[in-house]
Amino acid sequence: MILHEKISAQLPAWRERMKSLAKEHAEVVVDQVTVGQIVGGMRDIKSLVSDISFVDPAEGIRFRGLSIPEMVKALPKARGNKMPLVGGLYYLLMIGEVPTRELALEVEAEWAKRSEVPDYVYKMLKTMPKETHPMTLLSQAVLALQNGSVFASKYHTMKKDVYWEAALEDSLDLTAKLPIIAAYIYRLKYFGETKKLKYNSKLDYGANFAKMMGVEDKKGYAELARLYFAVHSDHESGNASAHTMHLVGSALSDPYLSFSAALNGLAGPLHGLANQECLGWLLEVHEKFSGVPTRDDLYKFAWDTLNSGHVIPGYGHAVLRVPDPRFMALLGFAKERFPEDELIRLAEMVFDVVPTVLKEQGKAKNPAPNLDAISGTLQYYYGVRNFEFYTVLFGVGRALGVTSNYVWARALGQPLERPKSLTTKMLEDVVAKASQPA
Ligand code: CMX
Repeated sequence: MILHEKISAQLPAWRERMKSLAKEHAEVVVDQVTVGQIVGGMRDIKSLVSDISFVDPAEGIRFRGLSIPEMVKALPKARGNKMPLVGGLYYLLMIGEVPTRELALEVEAEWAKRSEVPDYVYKMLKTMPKETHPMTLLSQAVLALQNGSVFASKYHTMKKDVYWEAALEDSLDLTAKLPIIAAYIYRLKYFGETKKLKYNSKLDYGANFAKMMGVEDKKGYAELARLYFAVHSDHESGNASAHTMHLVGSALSDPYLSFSAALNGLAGPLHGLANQECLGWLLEVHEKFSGVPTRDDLYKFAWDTLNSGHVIPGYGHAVLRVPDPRFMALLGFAKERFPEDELIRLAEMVFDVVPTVLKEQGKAKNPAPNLDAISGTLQYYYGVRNFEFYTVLFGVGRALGVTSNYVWARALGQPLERPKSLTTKMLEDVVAKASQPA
């Protein structure tokens, strides 16, 4: 398999680099940690290594060095389309090089081969109470698949230096099955459909997903799926879902156990669930003002939200200090295809007004939008209107980034993660000592 071949070829050099850092430079100081960082959610503590993606606060995400516009331009496209093949993106994340169209299609073909979902997973999903949140269903389905983990079954017989090979097998199997599982959850939960879904090996990942969702593709839902999965794939390693995958994986829990845990982090309202919250907020505005409000009305509404003690979903970010390029990419997609849509116009007006309001309030370090400020609006346009489902789409995309990280973490022998905690008294003692005159 091409990803296996390419990683094998790169591995000796990467292992040397890691060995040199660990053995020869272990004492070099990278940064200092402040009390504020410790009690403030570990913001900005530089303590993870990932070469898959990097977020510059002033610029946003780069996947293997490529910004989103560069990535979209460079990667091979589905024929007659403008958005990259998801197989090409996975190749880029895993290998760090832009693949040819043939290589991207090899990854796509590998997914088609591995896409069948076992019967018991369908049965398990059907058995769950109807009101179960779709993210719970997704996480459960991933956990159910753990039964087939190559990593878990070989763990006692394989040597450490080949952990990554089993991890790659599981990652390909898992990512191959996610479009079917996600589309099945959608059709089961919202339309009561129980028929098993089949992956069409003649179609790419994005087109398969669009088809299985049953969304009319004339207007480009497959294109949206390709872009959507790409922009949601990775956002360096400190965010809640990626970090959870890394932490659980560091205990040598297999990719299924680790990704199920990551999804549970993604399901939190301050992380992935914000996309459903954000569309809810936009629709509330739309309903209250019977359409797109005036700028003044929106300004007042945003202040009312803050004054009622709520955050404005889709705005702010723990790392970014500029409008999220993922937001800009999705907004650009919408403006090119359906600029007159009322919710898109409203989302644009919110982009104009809310940063001003947040700046006036003076709390948020970043008053600009993150990708959740727009992602649900595009789904809504294409008729996927069950908000609760949106984080599932985020999850399918996120799998691409976190499994790439998982494979490389095992390949480079990254150890069990175990930061140190202090007691409050210990911290107070540190503060007291620091405030004494020298
Ligand atoms: N609306 C209102 N207040 C906000 C705000 C927003 N959109 N963003 C930040 N603030 C507030 C914080 O709640 C915090 O208030 P307190 O001091 O009272 O606790 C203060 O501003 C400082 O926060 P910050 O340092 O700027 O931001 P954090 O790193 O603590 O949090 C985030 C980041 C994303 C959780 C926060 O901006 C937020 O809650 N945004 C809305 C939810 C959202 O869009 N989440 C999706 C993030 C993207 C993702 O991970 O998927």
